[in-house]
Amino acid sequence: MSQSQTASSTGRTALALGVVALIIGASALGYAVYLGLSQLPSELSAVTANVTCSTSQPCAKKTVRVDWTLDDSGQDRFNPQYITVLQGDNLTIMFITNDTTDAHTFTLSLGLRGFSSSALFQLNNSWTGLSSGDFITPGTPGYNLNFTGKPDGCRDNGDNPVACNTQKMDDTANGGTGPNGACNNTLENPPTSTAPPCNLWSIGYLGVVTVPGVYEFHCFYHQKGGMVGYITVLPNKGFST
Ligand SMILES: [Cu+2]
Repeated sequence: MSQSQTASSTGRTALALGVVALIIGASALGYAVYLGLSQLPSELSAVTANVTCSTSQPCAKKTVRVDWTLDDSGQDRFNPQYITVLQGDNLTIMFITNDTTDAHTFTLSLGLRGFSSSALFQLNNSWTGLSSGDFITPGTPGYNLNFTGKPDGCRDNGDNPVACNTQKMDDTANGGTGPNGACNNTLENPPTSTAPPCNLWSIGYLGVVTVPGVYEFHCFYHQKGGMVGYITVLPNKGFST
């Protein structure tokens, strides 16, 4: 057996082990996600991060950017869908949606900051002219084929109502309506493929994440269609409140 064949065989074994580890890891995370747990899977409890920090002296300041996107079958999704941070990190969430037709929200349980799981942080990119989409039944909360005002219903990092800071990019050069104009795409029925995207963004200070676990975030309008994601807060032995 030549040297290269030996190396190749070793490489294959290592690759196989790596694949098995990946499958075990993915299964564990998938199971927790399936159960909707905010408790930490046992595999993650074994993580031995030990970074000295506290609520007043956070580990790291991180801006987490979350985009709206479409998956391969045309469904509304978050990108990324899975976010991993460390207990004691100080987070800001930036939510960007350049959809042509639908409104979206970023809605997150505040369990990761020690609040009850029903306490919510929410950014809202529901601009004038957009639609709530197909998953909201007519007559139920949130249903709107053509929003007629700026977004409301945002909530801060303590579950308090707060004014939405949603902004629209000035894209008049590409057929858009400017920073204060409407996203008039729903007025084209059905929307045409040439409809310009409505470039929206909003930002919110989430603060220090203090409780390890797996926490769901979702879009209010498309949760039923699978527009959900998860933030994993890894335990940190060095964190003190
Ligand atoms: Cu959505």
